[in-house]
Amino acid sequence: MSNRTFTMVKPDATAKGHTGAIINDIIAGGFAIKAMKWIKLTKEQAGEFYAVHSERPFYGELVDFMSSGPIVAAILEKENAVADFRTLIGATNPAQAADGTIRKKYAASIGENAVHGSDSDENAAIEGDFFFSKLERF
Ligand code: FUP
Repeated sequence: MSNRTFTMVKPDATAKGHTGAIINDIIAGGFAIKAMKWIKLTKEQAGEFYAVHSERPFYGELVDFMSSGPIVAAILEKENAVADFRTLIGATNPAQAADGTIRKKYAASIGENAVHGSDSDENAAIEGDFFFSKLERF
């Protein structure tokens, strides 16, 4: 079990002005910020980040959406970080997300679902390395 996960506040949430509220929920949920940046992905970068989904029917829309506006990328630390963070954000589809979760509060649809959370320790490390150098994490 690792104590780190990776998140993004997605373009729908930054555009709607939910960035501060979401970061506040993350900190209130017991996560410490180890790295953070405000960045806009190119289509190519979004495609590379989501390459694991390249055969899925929603891949094109996902890449277009994730490169449509700025995001906040962050590495977070907490005991049992990956699982606890996925509990905090709720189900991928906000219609199925539990009350009080970030996706229930701020997400509009399964495609535009406000936040990303790594699904495993291995992917948390890969995703954090995609965005942050050693000099950018504390
Ligand atoms: P999650 O781990 O909860 O982010 O969800 P997935 O890894 O299954 O999906 C990654 C992203 O693909 C989601 F955040 C949104 C997008 N997606 C769709 O647009 N449609 C789907 O049916 C499933 C996922």
